[in-house]
Amino acid sequence: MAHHFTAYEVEELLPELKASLGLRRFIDEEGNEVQKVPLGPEPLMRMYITMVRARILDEWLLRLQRVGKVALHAPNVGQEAAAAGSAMALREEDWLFPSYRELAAYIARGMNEEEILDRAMANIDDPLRGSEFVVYGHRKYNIVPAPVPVGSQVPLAVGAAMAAKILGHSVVTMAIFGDGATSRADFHAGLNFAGVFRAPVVFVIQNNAWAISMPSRRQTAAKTFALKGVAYGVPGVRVDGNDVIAVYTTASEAVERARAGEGPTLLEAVTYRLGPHTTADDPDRYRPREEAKAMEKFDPIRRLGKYLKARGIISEKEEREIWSEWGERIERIVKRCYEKPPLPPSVVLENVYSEPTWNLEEQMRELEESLEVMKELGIGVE
Ligand SMILES: Cc1ncc(C[n+]2csc(CCOP(=O)(O)OP(=O)(O)O)c2C)c(N)n1
Ligand SMILES: [Mg+2]
Repeated sequence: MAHHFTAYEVEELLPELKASLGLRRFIDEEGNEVQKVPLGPEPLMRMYITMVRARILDEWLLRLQRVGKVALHAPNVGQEAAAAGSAMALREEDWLFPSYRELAAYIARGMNEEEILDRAMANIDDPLRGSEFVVYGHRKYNIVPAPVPVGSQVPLAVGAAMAAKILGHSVVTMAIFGDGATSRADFHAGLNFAGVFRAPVVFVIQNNAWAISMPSRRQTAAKTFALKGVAYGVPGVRVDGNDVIAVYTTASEAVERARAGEGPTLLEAVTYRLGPHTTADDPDRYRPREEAKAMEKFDPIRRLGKYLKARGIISEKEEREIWSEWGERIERIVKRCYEKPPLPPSVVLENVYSEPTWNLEEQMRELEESLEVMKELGIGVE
């Protein structure tokens, strides 16, 4: 009751308000250092290569969708810094609760191209055994498959963080989601709960300016998304999401705070979705082409590349070699995954219960019988 009639001084909140309204960055669009970069060559190269791998894989996933090998793809292009920079701040034992657009984050967690492609093509080695398309996750890397209802990973990440805290495990969870997800009740319930219970969780909003056809200026009347954290007692920090150094540095501070028992942080990474929402979307119907074209100059990979060259960490030649070597390597993996057989149709009845029930067994027999009949009739089921 002590605080019930207390009036507060605005000065107390000023640092938090400033962080939530500002735009933290270390390098500008041209790769010029605008604030002393606190990182050596090793993490910088790791970030660069992670983003290059995501970009190359993204292009392949688009092509594979066009030839019908992948059902749906949500491109990460332009947002690699936000995804890679935040996920790289986690330790192996931490847990990532991503969305459907975070190729660079899955790679940063250790999931490799083959595992990602097996998943995308739902082939025999698919780690998620044919579950919902565009959903990525892997037990081995503590990546929880993204739920399709937008924003529902937010309270899940909070719950997992609370469980870790209660069990005394030194584990941090991170939820990555879009600007659109902040309009869901899940976001507000998750933030409020995390704030009250000081859950060891980091929230990352990828503000990519769009939620399918809804521009973020219509998503909220608040000045920034990071500001929303302040109201929940969760520090909000707004960063240039196309500056991977800013994302990684801020996310690392947030992860450390969480691990030290100081509670959650809300990070808003201001970025831009250069591609369509998914391969099922046509952005020409709602946003001028010139807008996306003009945003290309903010490309996070080009930006870090320029900085690395200016600092003498790589040469122009080495930069080209990184792209061509990864390009060739990934092409070989694509070819290998392309040839793998699909999952058997029976996977639809797997993973419903840990032990199959009598009715599932019955359905399995019926499925096998109908597949047999279809085969006799020459109706193609691979
Ligand atoms: C609860 C719910 N409503 C609507 C949808 C359909 N939907 C899928 S993605 C999306 C937009 C999400 O935008 P944002 O959160 O900004 O993420 P982005 O796609 O920009 O990365 C919508 C409306 C859904 N999957 N779940
Ligand atoms: Mg969005």
